Amino acid sequence: MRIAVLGGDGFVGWPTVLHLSEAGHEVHIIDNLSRRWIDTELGVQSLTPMDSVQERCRIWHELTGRRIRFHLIDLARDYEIFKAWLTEHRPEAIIHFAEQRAAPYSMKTDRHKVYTVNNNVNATHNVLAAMVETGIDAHLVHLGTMGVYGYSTIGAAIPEGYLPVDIAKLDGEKVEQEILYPTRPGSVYHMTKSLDQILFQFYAQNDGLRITDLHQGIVWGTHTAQTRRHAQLINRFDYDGDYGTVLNRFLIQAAIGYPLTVHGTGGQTRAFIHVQDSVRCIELALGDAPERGDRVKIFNQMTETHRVRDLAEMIAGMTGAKVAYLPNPRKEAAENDLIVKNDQFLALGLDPTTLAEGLLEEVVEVAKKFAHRVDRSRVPAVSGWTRELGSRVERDP
Ligand code: USQ
Repeated sequence: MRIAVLGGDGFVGWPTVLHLSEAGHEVHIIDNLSRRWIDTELGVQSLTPMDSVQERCRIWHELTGRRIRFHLIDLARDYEIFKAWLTEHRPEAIIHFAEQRAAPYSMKTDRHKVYTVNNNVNATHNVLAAMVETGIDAHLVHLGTMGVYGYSTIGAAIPEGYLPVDIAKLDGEKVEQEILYPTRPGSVYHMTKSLDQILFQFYAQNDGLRITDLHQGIVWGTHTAQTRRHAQLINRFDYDGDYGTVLNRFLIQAAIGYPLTVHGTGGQTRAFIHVQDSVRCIELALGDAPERGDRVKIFNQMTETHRVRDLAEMIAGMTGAKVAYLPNPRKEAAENDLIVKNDQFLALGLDPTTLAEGLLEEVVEVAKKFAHRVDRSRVPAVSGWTRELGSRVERDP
C-alpha cells in the first residue's frame, strides 16, 4: 500500500513508519517538525539522542534498501499544498498523528490553548476536506485518545466508542440505538480529540469517508523491533513535565535518583500500552478498514489499566527510588476505577507486552543508559490546569 503518515516524525509516528516500511509498504512522512520546535521553545530535548528526520530516513535506506520519503508540510496551515500533495501521490491509507499531544502543554497559557485548538482541529478538518475534494478513497486511521471518555466513577466498562441507549418513542415503545460515547475531556488537548470525533462522524456520514479512530491509552517504552536496528533509528523519549508521560517519567526519575512525582494521592487509574503494541495495533487497524458508508470504526487501543500510585510503588520496589506525593497541578478525579473493553484488537490477534515483562529492560536499557542527558530542572510538572493550581505546582526539590 502507499501510506501517508501525518506526524511521522513523532513518538508513535516514527516507529509506525519503520514498521510499515519493513512490512513492504511505500511510506511517506508528512510532518511540520513542530515537536522539535516545541522542544526548542521549552528548552528540553529527548532523553535519547535523536537525528534529523532526513538522516533517520537515510540510515533506514542504507540498512534495508527501502525508501521513506519526507515532505515538510504544515497540515493546519498549508491546506492547498497538502491537497496538491494528495492529488499527486494518491495514498491508499492515511495515518493521522499530526496533532499537539500533551495535555500539560495545552494548559500552559492561553496562547498554548489557542495553538492546540487551531493546530489540532484545523489539521484534522483539512485532511478530511482535502480527501473529499480530491476524491481519494483512502482509509483514514486517526490516533485518538482514551481521554475522550473521561473518568466516570460509576464503575461500568468503557465500550469501544459507542454506547447502546434505550430511547422511548412517543408511543412508549423503546428502541435501542448506539450513540458516540459522551465525551468528557480533561484538558484542552483531550477536548480537541473530542472535537475530532464529531468531524469524523460528519464526514463518514456525509461523504462516505472510511475512517478508523483509535482511542489510545498512555504509551510507555521506547524501542520497537525496527528502532533497535541502529543507534540512529532510536525513538524519542520525553521525560519533562509537559511531554513526559507518567510511566516513562517514573522510569527516568528512578534512574537519576529523583523522587517519583505522584500527583495527589496517585489514585488516578489510567489505560496503558507499550509502543511496540501501539505500532502493531495500527497495522491491524489498517488491515480491517471499514467500507464506504459505514460509521466510524472505533477501537480502544490499550492493554492494561493501572493506578498511578501502584506504578510508583512498583518502580520504587524495583529500583529503590523514593515516592513523593505532590499537590496535583491538574483538575482531575483524585481516585477513579477504569474498566476498558479492548476485545476488537485481541480478536485481530494482538498479543500484548505486559508491564511485568518489559519494565526492567526499559529501566536498564534506556533510562540508565541515557540518564546523563537529563536536565533535572526540566523534570517538575509546572503547567497548572487553572491559575490557582498553577501557583501550587511542584519545584525542583
Ligand atoms: N501524573 C503523575 N505524575 C507525573 C505525571 C503524571 O501523577 O509526573 C498523573 C497525571 O496527573 C494523570 C496521569 O498521571 O492523572 C496520566 O498523566 P500523563 O501525563 O501520563 O497522561 P495524559 O496527560 O493523560 O496524556 C498522555 C499523552 C496523550 C494521550 C493520553 C492517553 O500525552 O497524548 O492521549 O496520555 S489517556 O491518558 O488515556 O487519555
